[in-house]
Amino acid sequence: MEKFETVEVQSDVLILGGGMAACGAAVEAAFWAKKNGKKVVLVDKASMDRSGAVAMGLSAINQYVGVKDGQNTIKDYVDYVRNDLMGITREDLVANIARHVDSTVHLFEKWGLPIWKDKEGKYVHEGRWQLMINGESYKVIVAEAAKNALGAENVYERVFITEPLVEEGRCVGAVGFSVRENKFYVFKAKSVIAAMGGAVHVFKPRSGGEGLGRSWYPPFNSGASAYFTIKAGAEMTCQEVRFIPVRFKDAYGPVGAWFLLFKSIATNGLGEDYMQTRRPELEKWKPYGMVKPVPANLRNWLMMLDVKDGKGPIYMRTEQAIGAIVAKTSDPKERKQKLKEVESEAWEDFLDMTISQAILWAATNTMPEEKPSEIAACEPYFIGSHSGASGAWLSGPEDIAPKEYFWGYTNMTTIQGLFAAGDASGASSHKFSSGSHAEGRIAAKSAVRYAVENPNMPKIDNAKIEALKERILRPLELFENHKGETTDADVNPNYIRPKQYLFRLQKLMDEYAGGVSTNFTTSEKLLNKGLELLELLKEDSEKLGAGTLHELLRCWENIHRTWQAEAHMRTILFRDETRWPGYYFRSDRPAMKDDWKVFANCTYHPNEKKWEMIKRPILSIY
Ligand code: SFD
Ligand code: AMP
Repeated sequence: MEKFETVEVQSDVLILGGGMAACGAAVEAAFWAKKNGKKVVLVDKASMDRSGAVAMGLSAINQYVGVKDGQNTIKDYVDYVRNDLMGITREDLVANIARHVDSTVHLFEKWGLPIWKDKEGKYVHEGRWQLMINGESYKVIVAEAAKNALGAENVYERVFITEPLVEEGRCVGAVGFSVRENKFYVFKAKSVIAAMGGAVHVFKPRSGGEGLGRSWYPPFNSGASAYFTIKAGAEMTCQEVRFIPVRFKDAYGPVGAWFLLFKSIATNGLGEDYMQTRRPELEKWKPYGMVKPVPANLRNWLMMLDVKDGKGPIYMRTEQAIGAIVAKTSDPKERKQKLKEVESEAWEDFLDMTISQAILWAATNTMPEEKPSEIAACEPYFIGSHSGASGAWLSGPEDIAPKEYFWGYTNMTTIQGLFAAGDASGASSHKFSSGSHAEGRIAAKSAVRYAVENPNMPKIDNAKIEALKERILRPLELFENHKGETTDADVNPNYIRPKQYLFRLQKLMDEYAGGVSTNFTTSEKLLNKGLELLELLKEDSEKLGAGTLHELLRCWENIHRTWQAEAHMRTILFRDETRWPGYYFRSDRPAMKDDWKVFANCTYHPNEKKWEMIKRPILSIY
């Protein structure tokens, strides 16, 4: 403990995270802060150039509304999101992001991101809302703009944010530790933006030792946003709405370009198109089963029914799709050229964002123009920015939010001074990389205003900070004090190492909360048992032991995941129906119920150490 220096950093606005939402927040906050003489600080657990979900790059920008080009209206986008989430969405938040997202995309292009253009100079669309990009360096470009706006001296990298600081009901900062130096950080601020991404590896991944760590979403997004907002006492929403994407099997390559750009279909092992043969099933999920495009979870569901019936493997019919594109021209020379073009686009799609899928194709001698590739449903993730919805419950924008959804500052949680964006904000799905950046900008403008209008901070109790420092660093002490008592440091009755803890959490979630091995199925009985076991795991979290700073990071990542897991199980239990069968299926409540067309929210009350479950109405703005 005495080896750890305490470093105190004061600012007006504190941005937690360095991903898409945080980078958007940085650019906007810097602008408004300069006008008002305020200081903005950003903290990322990793290096901003390659941190977060966009680390490897992306091959598409998934949210572009094209309002000025007359392509779509804001209402079109809200309709799309509402339908995809089976009616459960905050229209005011979705509309607010949709009306700002195009300008964010134009900023990306100005900063140097290559967006595909056709012969007339118009953006090339992957689908109605998606634009094709050469996105290998997407994150580097976006991070550079953020760092330039803030100034290098205001950016703290490789500092892991662990816990919120809350005084008199207001969030006044955060504490964390460096993952490279013996430094304990105390960040004090007038307003705080949580943008630390979603949560991965809460559930057991499909791959074991041979591919451990491989997942669709980045394993280093480990539930920090959810933990931070829950522990601050903020109301959370849609904690049951996990996301299960369908991806190329084992290496998690994206499917969007195949379905939308190349117009591919997927079939089962018998060659049947489950979207056709299983169509009658969609009637059961009316009205959402009838909309176009079919909601993501229902597309999953139809596929899962085939898998349950033993009709796998499921294939993306790449060879048929490429064949059909090439067959559009009869000239042999043009055909050859087209084939080459599509082939290279297909490989680039993976190389831009999921390099391991290209490696797997190479390793398995896969020529997409010759043979199909397997696809599969991934393990569940918590991500408020894609087709899931979990996150904090936020105030909407004053001009369009129903009054029940507005409490003074856009994108503020129910805790004064604490804002959220991107994966950290709930019930505003389908923002992806571009919408998360736009939402970060929205949250930042509001957070600067909060800092300007609320300059007097409550006093921060030093004893509280000392207690947090002791608790946060305890795993190092526990390991150090006991490691010599056994032959193998992994086996010791005095502590549990983070990897063992992670396996226990994942097994529990997999078996009781509807993971891969139970076909995403759970029930009241299973969830109650799971919660009982989770309570015991939480007891053991007090005994996590860490040999190094890196392991200390792993310990706290796991504690963050545990709280996300608990919020999830409690909310699935609370929602007395099945609404997203392709995300999870309640075997004891197998259908959707009209009286559950509401938000299922929850709040953890830190002083009483109690959870409260809350139903909130869905208020439409269109
Ligand atoms: O199609 C702490 N996403 C896609 N979006 C698109 O627009 N197009 C695509 O092509 C997309 N695809 C895709 C996508 C993601 C991934 C992983 C793949 C493919 C393989 C989704 C977007 O990437 C996503 O919506 C946004 O990035 C979300 O933004 P944000 O800011 O909410 O999360 P982040 O970018 O992951 O950043 C999180 C940051 O927090 C840091 N962090 N910092 C301090 N302390 C802690 N304790 C912290 N914990 C985390 C991280 O380091 C990071 O900086 S497609 O296949 O779907
Ligand atoms: P994905 O690669 O699955 O993340 O998809 C990228 C984008 O395309 C997201 O906006 C998805 O919602 C959308 N998408 C993927 N597959 C389909 C499909 N079969 N029908 C409609 N939209 C899709």
